Amino acid sequence: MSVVVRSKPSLRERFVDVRDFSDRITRSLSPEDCMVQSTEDASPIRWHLAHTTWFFETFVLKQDPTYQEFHPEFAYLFNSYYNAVGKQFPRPQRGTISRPGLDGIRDYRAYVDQQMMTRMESAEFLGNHSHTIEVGLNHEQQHQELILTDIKHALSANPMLPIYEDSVFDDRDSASGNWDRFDSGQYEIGHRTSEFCFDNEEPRHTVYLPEFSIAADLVTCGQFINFIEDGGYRRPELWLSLGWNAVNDDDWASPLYWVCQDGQWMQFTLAGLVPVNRDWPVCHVSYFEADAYARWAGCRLPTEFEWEFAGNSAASVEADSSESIENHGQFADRLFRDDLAIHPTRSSSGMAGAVWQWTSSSYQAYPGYRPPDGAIGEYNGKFMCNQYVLRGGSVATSSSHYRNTYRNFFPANARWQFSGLRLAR
Ligand code: AVJ
Ligand code: FE
Repeated sequence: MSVVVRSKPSLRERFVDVRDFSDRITRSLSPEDCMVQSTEDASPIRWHLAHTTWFFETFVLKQDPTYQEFHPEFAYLFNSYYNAVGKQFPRPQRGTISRPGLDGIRDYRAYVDQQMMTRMESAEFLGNHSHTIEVGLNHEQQHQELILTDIKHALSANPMLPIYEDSVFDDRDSASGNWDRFDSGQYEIGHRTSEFCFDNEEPRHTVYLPEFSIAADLVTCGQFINFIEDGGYRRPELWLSLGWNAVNDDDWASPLYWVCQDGQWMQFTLAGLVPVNRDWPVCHVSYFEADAYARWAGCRLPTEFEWEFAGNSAASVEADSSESIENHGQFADRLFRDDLAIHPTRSSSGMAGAVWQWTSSSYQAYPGYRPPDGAIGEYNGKFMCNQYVLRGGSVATSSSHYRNTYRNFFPANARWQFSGLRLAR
């Protein structure tokens, strides 16, 4: 097999690629689709398209005093949470805003794109802003994943169960049942190359890990059905206290998007309602459900450090053997396709790329962490409280966005992301 090695794209090329990709994944949506905010956690698609544009306008273009802003009200309307930039329109009401229309938001994107593209011809401009532009592109890629999870939630709330994209699922996979064992030792954790990373992946530091084993497969839907049928959602001894509250307050009896029809579990996907496939990885579970499942299975969730170390080893094994690239998972498959899948179907294809995997680690600063100076310092650091780290990337993550040191984070009750789990012991 031949491996295509692409030369590293320039920042301008990457800018065009990433901005275009937002258009591509929203092209099939109507203006009405783009206005819905079906839950406070999610945002209207139109808001994502504007906010990612606001990011470049605020943190790059407005640094230049000759730049003319597109609209004076947008600074307030499309600021997500940067207090140092100014006040923000309340998040829960984002779905009540109908102007600018979707066309107006596309005009805003085109204006900012044009301003950026012209300026990026200047070496001086690139010298001053390339890191922030890189952050802006990675930011937009995060929002591309949120666009998919948020439109999925919005469509799922409609009893007509509309389809985002028709898709044939690729089912070639079955769990190996293997465990990978690692010796105790002192291991280096965190980002180390000169490639881009987010601030929360640094500084690199040493951790001590006792001997551990980590499952080669993700927990599958079939295994999760066994948990459900064993009364998993009705047995308080399996649950953390806050998790048990969530089960009862929100009537959880299965992963999000699952419904039982005539004894058959069905699940809503971006391609509509399909039968739950027992071999697919379980997805749309909260930290609480992941933790309860692990307890039921007599195991536990890995820490984020165990996960990263095991992921490093898996990546180096794969790099040594061209053969293994073929078995390298939904996520890495896309390195060569530059595409997004819309539902995870492979449970045993490497550590990364099917679903984000809950770890038992609280989202905290690494020793010596310092947020960047200025408003952009609010990007990651201020959320280091009451959230858990997820590792691994998902079918909705762009492969050019993911690294083995990547730390995603969500509150323990969040389940609308493509989140699943892998066991450790
Ligand atoms: C890392 C996915 C939790 O959803 O707020 C978007 C990503 N940060 N804009 C989030 C993000 C700033 C972030 N997560
Ligand atoms: Fe954002």
